[in-house]
Amino acid sequence: MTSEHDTLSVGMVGYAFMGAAHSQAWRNAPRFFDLPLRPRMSAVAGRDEVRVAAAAAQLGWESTETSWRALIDRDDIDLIDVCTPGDTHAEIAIAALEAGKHVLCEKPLANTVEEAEAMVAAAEKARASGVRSMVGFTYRRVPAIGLARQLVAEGRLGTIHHVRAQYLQDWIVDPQAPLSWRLDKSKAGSGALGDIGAHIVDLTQYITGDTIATVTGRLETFVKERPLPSEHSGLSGTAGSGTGPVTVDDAAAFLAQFRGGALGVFEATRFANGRKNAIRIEINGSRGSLAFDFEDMNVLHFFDGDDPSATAGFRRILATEGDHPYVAAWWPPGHLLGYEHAFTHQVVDLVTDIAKGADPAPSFADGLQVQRVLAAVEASSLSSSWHDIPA
Ligand code: SOE
Repeated sequence: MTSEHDTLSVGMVGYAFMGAAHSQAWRNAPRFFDLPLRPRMSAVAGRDEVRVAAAAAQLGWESTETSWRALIDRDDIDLIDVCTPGDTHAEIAIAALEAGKHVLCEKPLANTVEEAEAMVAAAEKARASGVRSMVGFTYRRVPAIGLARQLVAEGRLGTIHHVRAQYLQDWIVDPQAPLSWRLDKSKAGSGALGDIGAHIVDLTQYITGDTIATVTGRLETFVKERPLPSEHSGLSGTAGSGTGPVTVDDAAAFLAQFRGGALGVFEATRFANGRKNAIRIEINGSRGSLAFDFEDMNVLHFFDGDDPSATAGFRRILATEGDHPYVAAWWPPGHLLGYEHAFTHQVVDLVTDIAKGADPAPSFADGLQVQRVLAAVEASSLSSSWHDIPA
C-alpha cells in the first residue's frame, strides 16, 4: 500500500491557507518525530500552472499537476491530501479511495450529509483493502485538548453537566470585506457554522467522549451583499468592482443536549470584533471543570472539586511538559507550541496508523456525524424547533 519501502508518497490538492499548513506538517513531521514511514512530498495539484509551480517551489513539493485526476492517476502516489473548498471534497476523496489511495481530507468533511455519507461508504469499501482515511479536525492535536480529553476519560470531572463552546473570529466584520469562496454556499456549504462551528462540535464531542443528540439554533447573515473579490489571498482577498450576495451564515448560535445528558451552548461567529481565533471551551462536571481558550493554546485550566475548599481554585496547567501529548518531540518545558504544530501532530498520527494498519481518527464516519449535527442546526434555524441527530 506504499510506493517504496519506508516511504509514504503524498499528493496534495490545493495550496492556499490549508495547503500551506499541511505542507509544513508533511515537511516537519519526520524531522521531529520518529515515524515508521517517511512522508515524501511528491506532488501538488492546482488548476493554474504558473501558480501551482510557484506554490510547489515555496512549500517544498517535488512536482506539480494541473488536475487532481492526474494526481490520483499517478502510480507513485500513496496518499491524497485534500485541501480544497468543500464542494470538491466528495468527488476528490471518493476517486482517490477508489484508486486505492489513502486520504486526508480537510474539514468539514463535505458540504452536505449526502456527500458525507457517500464518502463514508467509499472509505469503508476501501478499508477492506487496507486503505485508510482521516478528516482534518486538527485542533484535536493541540496538547491541552489531549490533556482535557484524558482528564474527562479518567473521571476527574465526574458526570458532565455543562458544555460551553465558542469559536470567535472577526475577519468579515467590515462590510467591505470581499465575497470570498467561504461566503459562497455553493463552494463552502455553510458559513461560520461549517467552517468553525464544525471544530467546536468535534472538539466538545472528542473531549467528553459523548455525542450530541439534539439541537436548536439560529443562523444569521448580518451583511447580505459584499464586494466581489479582485484577487483571492489569505482568508478573504482584495475587494474588486461590483457586489454579490452572501449566501451563508455569518454567525450561528445553538443549544444542544448530549446523549449523556449534558447541556451544551455553542456559538460560532466571524463577527466577534477583536477576536481573531478564539476557541473557548468550558466543561463543568460533578467533580470538576475544565476551561480552554485557543488564544492561550498551551494552557488548560482545571478545577478539581476534590481539592480542600481552602485552597481549591482553577489550576493553570501549562501543557508543555514532556509528558503531555506530543510535546516530548519538540522543545524543553515552557517553550511553547503554536497553531501549526497541531497539523504536524495530525500527520504523525495518520502516518503511524497507516504503518500499523490501524484506523485513524477522526474517521470519515466521525466527519459524517459532525455533518449531521451541522445539518440539524441549519434545519432548526429554519423550523424554529429542536432537531435530533441519529445515533
Ligand atoms: C477560517 O475561518 C479558518 O481558516 C478555518 O477554515 C480553519 O479550519 C481554522 O483552523 C482557522 O480558521
